[in-house]
Amino acid sequence: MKIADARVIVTCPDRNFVTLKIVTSSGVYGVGDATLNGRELAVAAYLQEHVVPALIGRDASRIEDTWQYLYRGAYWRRGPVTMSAIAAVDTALWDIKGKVAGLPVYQLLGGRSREGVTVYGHANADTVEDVLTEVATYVDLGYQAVRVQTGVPGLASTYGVSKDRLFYEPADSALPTENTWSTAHYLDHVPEVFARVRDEFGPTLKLLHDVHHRLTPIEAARLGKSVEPYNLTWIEDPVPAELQEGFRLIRQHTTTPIAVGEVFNTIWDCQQLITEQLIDYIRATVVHAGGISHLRRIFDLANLYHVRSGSHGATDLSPVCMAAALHLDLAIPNFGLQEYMRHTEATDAVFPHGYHFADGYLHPSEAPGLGVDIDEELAARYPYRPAALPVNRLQDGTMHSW
Ligand code: KDG
Ligand code: MG
Repeated sequence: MKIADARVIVTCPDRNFVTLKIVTSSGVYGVGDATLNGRELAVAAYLQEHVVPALIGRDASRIEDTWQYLYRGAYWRRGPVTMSAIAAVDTALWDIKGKVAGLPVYQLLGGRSREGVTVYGHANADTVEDVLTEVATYVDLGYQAVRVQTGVPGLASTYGVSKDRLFYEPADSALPTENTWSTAHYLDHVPEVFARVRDEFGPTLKLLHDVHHRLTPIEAARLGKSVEPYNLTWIEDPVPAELQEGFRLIRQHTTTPIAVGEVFNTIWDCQQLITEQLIDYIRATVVHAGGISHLRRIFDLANLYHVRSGSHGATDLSPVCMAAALHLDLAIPNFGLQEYMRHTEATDAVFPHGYHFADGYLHPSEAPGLGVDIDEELAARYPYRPAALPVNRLQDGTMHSW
């Protein structure tokens, strides 16, 4: 069964998505997500110009060999653009393999290790009062885990806090918008938020918080200590993670668990974090970390060191990525949590899928393959719109981590 055609589909049903559709000589096809928020066309061009020509005529059943061919064959290894492109190919080939076998992909990965995939939603609001209402919405929907973000008094706007509910879009303008940041205001405010949420919702609801890489290790250590009484499931991205050993300092000071990895693209980005047990959850995901094959490798390494998965699942990862993530989440032994920001109706219509939410869990489709598709005709009605992620400046005008 040879690869006969590979199409790169760029569409914007409320936000941009890049999808690779691989069609085989027997007519079976598979889909893979290649969306890189704010840099979508770079991946689309990488696929179109460099990957698609190399795929035509290859044996579609050779997933691992194709992965190695694309990774080694580029000479220029790693990086989000390369790894998202490879991820799309890998995901599409797993979809094809499942369809050919007549099995959902999780069966090919060893079968189910659990009944459902526990997900967390995003409660965000400008004020503490309003965020309590948002958390209640998720609790009413059956969620067992909620990420809580609020505006920070004294700052005009805060990344990750939007007017949209159940989904939000941080890439809000063709060129990056600029927010203002103050670590002092932030560190003063966050403990009060979690004191109120715990007080209102009791001890069992899993609570999470995303720091979006804005602190230094010692500041993150202080944050972790200050929220210890509220028993968070994790603080996420406390510091930028290029300096993996920086997490050691956080670790030495707090028992609040740490999650990191949504911007990682290979196992090398988290090797030290995992092997030195500097983190508790690894948040790499299918689309940005080389597909199902490579992410499986990361999770297997993590399993040796008591690190659980906590995959990124924001709205800029398409339903194709979500479907693939759910198959992997269901099969691995060290699953922790899966992020689930719901997509808009327009996105769901372009990507018909069989996964569904019930009682705090997502369940992958039982259809052969990934159980997700792309409606190419509908996709063509939503042309690409440039959209970039924002940046932050300190109050004195210094450019800061986003
Ligand atoms: O594209 C960036 C978003 O996916 C990211 O900001 C969302 O931090 C995020 C999260 O944890 O979902
Ligand atoms: Mg995050």
